[in-house]
Amino acid sequence: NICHTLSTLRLSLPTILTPFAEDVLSGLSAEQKTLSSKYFYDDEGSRIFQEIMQLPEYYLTRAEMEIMTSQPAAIAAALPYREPFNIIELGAGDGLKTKELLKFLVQKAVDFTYMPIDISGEAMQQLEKKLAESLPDLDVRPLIGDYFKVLSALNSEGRPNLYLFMGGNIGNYEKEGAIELLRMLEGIMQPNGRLLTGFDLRKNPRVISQAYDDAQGTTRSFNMNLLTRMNRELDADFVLEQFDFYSFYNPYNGEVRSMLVSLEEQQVSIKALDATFHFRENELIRTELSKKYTLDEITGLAAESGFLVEKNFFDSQHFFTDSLWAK
Ligand code: AVJ
Repeated sequence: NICHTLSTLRLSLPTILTPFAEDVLSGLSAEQKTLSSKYFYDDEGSRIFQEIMQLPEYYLTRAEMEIMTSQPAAIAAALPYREPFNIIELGAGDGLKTKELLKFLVQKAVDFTYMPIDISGEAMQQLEKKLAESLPDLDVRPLIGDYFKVLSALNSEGRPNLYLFMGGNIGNYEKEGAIELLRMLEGIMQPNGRLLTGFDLRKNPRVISQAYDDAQGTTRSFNMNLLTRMNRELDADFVLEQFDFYSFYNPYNGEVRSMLVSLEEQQVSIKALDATFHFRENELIRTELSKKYTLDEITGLAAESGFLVEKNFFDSQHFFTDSLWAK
């Protein structure tokens, strides 16, 4: 399946691969080829995602925005804090939804620091700039990097933390990965810490499948950008026209699966990995899972990771929930 064309005569020092390179190597060497959706978000991918959020088919952002604009007071009232606390947001992105909650808290003169974490430096810079303009009194400390790494290095000065994991990002994790991440948060969270997580809910299957295969092809570009990213960062020679994008929703298990499809038998060389990969005609590269939950699944996931669901906040159509958890 994989032909590592290692040039045996080249006396090279062992190369240190970036995390992206490592994951591409293992993902494309696997029996079922995989590339993690976390690599969608280079600066270009973050820009395409901004476009997705504007699509008529992509209801998630509007549903969560509705929750945050219509219920910031109820969310704030559900928090137990009388002392200063931090709001630590995992994968903040453009932070537009969170702004509504932040605005409410700033207006109420609540003492807190907002710490957005994101892998995209560009997205963080834009967010910091936007917040400085619209909420000059907000104390913001942006952190750039992978959340596992940033959180383990973070000293939050003994303050209680409200962790935000919005947008339905949890849905990108397979069950074991979701539990691992949630248990990690449970482990670092103080007894009076809280976690507010966004979950996309089960709904009419057509609504869901269209959200992940939009008419304009923006979701397609979002997936194809992985190939462009490998070409640029890893000196690969993927020909974009030789790949297709496909996604489907399975309403029995709530999973949207997205993938790239090799349109012909082909070889792709990735110079930074010193390797060549073979693709069969119609061979798949898994890219993304976007899981849709039932409320029972949410309760179960909380229990399995050491949390208790305190309250669910819904949009008017019950498309989405921001679920507040305590430990
Ligand atoms: C940012 C993870 C919530 O899975 O819905 C959008 C990313 N993928 N369209 C999602 C995404 C395809 C999105 N999340």
